[in-house]
Amino acid sequence: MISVYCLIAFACCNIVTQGLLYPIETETRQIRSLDGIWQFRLDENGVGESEQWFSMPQLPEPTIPMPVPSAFNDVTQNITVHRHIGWVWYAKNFYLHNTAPRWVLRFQAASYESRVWINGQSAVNHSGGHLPFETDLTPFITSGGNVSVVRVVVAVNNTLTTTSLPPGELVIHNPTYRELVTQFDIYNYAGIDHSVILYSTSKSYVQDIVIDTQSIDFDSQHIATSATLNYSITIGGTESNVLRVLVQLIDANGVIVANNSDSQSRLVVEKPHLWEPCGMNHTHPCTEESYLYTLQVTLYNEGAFNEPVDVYRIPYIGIRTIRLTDSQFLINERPFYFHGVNAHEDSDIRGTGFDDVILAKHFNLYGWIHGNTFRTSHYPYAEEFYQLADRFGIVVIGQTAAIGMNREEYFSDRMLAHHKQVIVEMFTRDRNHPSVVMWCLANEPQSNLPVSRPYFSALVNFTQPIAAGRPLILVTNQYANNDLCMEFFDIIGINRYVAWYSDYGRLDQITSTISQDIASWRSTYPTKPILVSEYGVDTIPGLHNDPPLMFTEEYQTEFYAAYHLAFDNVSSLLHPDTGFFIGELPWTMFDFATEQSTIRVGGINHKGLFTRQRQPKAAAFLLKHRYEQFEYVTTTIKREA
Ligand code: GCB
Repeated sequence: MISVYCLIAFACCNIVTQGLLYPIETETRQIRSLDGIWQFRLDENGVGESEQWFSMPQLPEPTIPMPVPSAFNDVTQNITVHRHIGWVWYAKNFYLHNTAPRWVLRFQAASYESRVWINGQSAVNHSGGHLPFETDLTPFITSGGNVSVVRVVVAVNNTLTTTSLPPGELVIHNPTYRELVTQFDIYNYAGIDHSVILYSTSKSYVQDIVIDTQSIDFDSQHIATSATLNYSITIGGTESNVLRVLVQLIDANGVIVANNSDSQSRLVVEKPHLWEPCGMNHTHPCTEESYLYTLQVTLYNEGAFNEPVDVYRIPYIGIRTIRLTDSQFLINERPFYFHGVNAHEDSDIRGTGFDDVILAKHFNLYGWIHGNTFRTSHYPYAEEFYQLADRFGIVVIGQTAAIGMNREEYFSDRMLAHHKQVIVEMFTRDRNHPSVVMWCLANEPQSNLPVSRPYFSALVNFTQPIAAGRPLILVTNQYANNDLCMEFFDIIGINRYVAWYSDYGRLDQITSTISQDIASWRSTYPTKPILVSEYGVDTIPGLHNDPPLMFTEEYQTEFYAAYHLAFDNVSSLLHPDTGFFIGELPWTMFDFATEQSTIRVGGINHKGLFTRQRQPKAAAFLLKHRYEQFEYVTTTIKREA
């Protein structure tokens, strides 16, 4: 029997307890969407709070109808709305029926600084986009009747500062020209861009669940014979100390395969079905699904199991281990090769606004291209992305919104404190997803500045104990000879644009330059696997030239082919004994919106393999063919100490 343990011990819940469980409906919980049209207005003079707009029966005119979820920027024809910097206000009234003892108002995300008032009273404030926040409505409901009218008013500010993530600086050139100066390459979409949900619970309820595979035992044929999962349940509410807990793991046929009545313990599963990543020779294609169990947690009073106080289910439990060697990334002890495409949460009109259609198309295209990985560049995505990634076995590198950290003043103590806060929020939201196999703490920070070194040393020291078994990656555009921070991380991620941002037009220089670059990282850090976390070129669909010139579809195709020659020489997939290069992630899946500039035609970054409308460019077919071929490469299991 071989026992496999996770790279880092299971991070128990004493450190981080307040995960916000995804709102679901069960026999004890109701949910209701508040998505739809909200009343909306800009607050161009920043007077809304001092004039107490939150306590008015209507927002002062001029208001416009605004869809939630959506970024507000591209919904109107008005350039002032498009480029607004500062506060915007949203308002909505709804009826709350007294059908549960506790109702929670949950914002799946709003960018970036949010203040929420319920019935005129301050209810919750939140800093940072992309991640959820919520407030218990109960204290704000004063009428004792069966139904109450609730007015929710939300102010959201998209101004970035030297201590926000991402950082930015507001420059006021003159009274009519305000500019948000940022060091990143996305349009600063803002507003309530993810869903707003009401959900109910009992007076006492399942507040948090942490679960992770601790170990899997394999037989000599590498068949899993048993698995141990560690879990911990936190109970919220008034009667938490008298309630009993039943934790059950249920397989895909509805059979209970393990159970336990402690709030913190382990589940042992005999002959487990493993969660496997897609797109490898030993696993399934990315159009098919991985094996998932459901975790069911029931709270009940002694002797009254059939009348549960609360039931919560996570239908995305995957049994799998992660282990890193100095040259391979192992999932279930088999080598995994990251071959996917990065992306943004970005689409026409909605901007960063969450949309199920865009979500479904996204995953269909991963299936089409045989892509088995994405990094949540450059911020945590909506939770629904992780749920589909769990289902299809698409591996996720979860990333914080720490982009554009390109100035010395951004590495301050206040920024560090905020960075820690967003890491905790991201981890507590995403740590139960089997698809999340790595955490990326920042994208292209100025990690060659002396001030970055103590910053990342402190950040990694803080993060490692709560990382729930996931290795940490730093994604850098620096080089082995000037970076000062890679030493703290487990995996090296490099973003490269040779023959695009340098050596214009010189496709012939790519293979040797990239090979030397990778070799120099390897000789500096011989025990850290390497992946290329971005590489790509702007490509205008329909623009052709032979021989290939920059911006043409031919150039994009040849660009990728030249990088692939460099990757394949050191690939851990193709050279299991000597390779140390564990993956490749083109930049990017879809064309996406950026600030306007002379290098962004139409305010669009055109590096997509697909257009913003999700149609393929020529290079998409090259990647599809390459990734499909990877599925024919057999993987061998190295037995290492
Ligand atoms: C990068 C950034 C990404 C940009 C990309 C580009 O290195 O990580 O956010 O969009 O380059 O296209 O310039």
